[in-house]
Amino acid sequence: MRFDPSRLAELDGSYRLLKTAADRPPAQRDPEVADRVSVMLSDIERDGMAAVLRYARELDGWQGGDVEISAAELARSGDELPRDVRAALELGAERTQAFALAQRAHLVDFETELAPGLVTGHRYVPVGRVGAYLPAGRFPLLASAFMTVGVAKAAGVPTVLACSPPGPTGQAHPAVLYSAYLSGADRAYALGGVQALAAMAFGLLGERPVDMVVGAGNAYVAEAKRQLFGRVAIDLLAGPSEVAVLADDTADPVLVAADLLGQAEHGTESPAALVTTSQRLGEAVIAEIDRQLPALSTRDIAGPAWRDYGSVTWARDAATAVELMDDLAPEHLEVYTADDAYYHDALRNYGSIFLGRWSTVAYSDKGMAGTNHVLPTAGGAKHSAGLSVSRFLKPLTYQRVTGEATPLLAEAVDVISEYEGMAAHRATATLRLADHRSGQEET
Ligand code: HSO
Ligand code: ZN
Repeated sequence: MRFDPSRLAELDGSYRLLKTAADRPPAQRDPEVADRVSVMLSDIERDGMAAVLRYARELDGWQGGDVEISAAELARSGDELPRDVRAALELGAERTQAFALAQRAHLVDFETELAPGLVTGHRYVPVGRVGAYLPAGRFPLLASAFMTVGVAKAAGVPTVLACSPPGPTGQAHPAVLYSAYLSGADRAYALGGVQALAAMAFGLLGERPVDMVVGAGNAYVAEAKRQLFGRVAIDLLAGPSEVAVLADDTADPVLVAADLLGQAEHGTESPAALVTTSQRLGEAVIAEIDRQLPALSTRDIAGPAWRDYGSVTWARDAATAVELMDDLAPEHLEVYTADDAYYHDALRNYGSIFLGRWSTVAYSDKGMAGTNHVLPTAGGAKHSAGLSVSRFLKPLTYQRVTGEATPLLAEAVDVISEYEGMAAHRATATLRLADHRSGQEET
């Protein structure tokens, strides 16, 4: 997510960068990562669990023992957690599930008679088996299970596996496991990275391969998903987390600065952008970030991220601000203006939008807003929406044709198939036409 003024040449004069992001190319696909992942996937496909465990030992320091976490162990995973953490996680799991179920209720089966005797429709059918990857890197991001496991269960997916890497003790993170438990995971494994995704996709965990893998991870995990795509479905390929704020003169620079730093904290490559119609606000936010940064315990991450990938752009008017923001297509977009409804209506490209001073990204990040935090990054919001209950549901179409409707379909299929030279296709239509004409109705 980076402004490229040359791409926006037509806007010349209508905006000005008050703080520029370093002129680095966006993270490229690294051929070394691609090669390494390709070797790992081939090894695991050939040698099965032996290769999975070899990689677990090599990369995650796995010491032996069962990688599967028993149902009893999973249920007990929250026992040692502070009571308030447990309660907060329970609230997040429940609210994320409630939003997913509400969305599910709006995905309706339908049927329509397109022509007399031609009945068509679709039915939503959940994917059969889903594998969720729950990373536990620098920050464990406890809400990830709500967004993947919990939403898949809300869609009605019968079997959801969860994998999370073992920590130094050989155990997966207890709070990550508790979130997976609350989200309804059917089975859980202390297995990380590429080997976890491959094991789920190749059917080495549980009885059969999963049909879809979801969940964020590092560059290796993203590359593994890219290479497994086709064999399994994936949610999306996530890059560094992003935030953008669209604010006018009415915004509070303290809150805008805090919200920009709130995602810059994810990693030193996390972009944070402000687009504002107020130069005064833009300058106040820049000053405010410099004031807030030193006090943050994560300043060594958020500081370099802001320095290298932070930007502040002044836009002449609301329409220009919208155009700039749609070009940026950020993962998270906060709108903080005197007329949020105008922007909500006009904006087209973002993962999720946060409207008004009381809405902030972290509410969704942690599962409290109910919405999904698995969202497209790096401009992906131009073509895709984030993960939701609909991604786990297949709208399967059907058609039912009566004898009486047969001429309506068969005559044209006869003509087209003959023109294409597809004799067997043609016969499927002409045989029915003949039956219909000879009076063999509805048999
Ligand atoms: N912003 C991340 C999700 C997250 N952040 C969870 C903190 N906790 C990707 O959307
Ligand atoms: Zn976040």
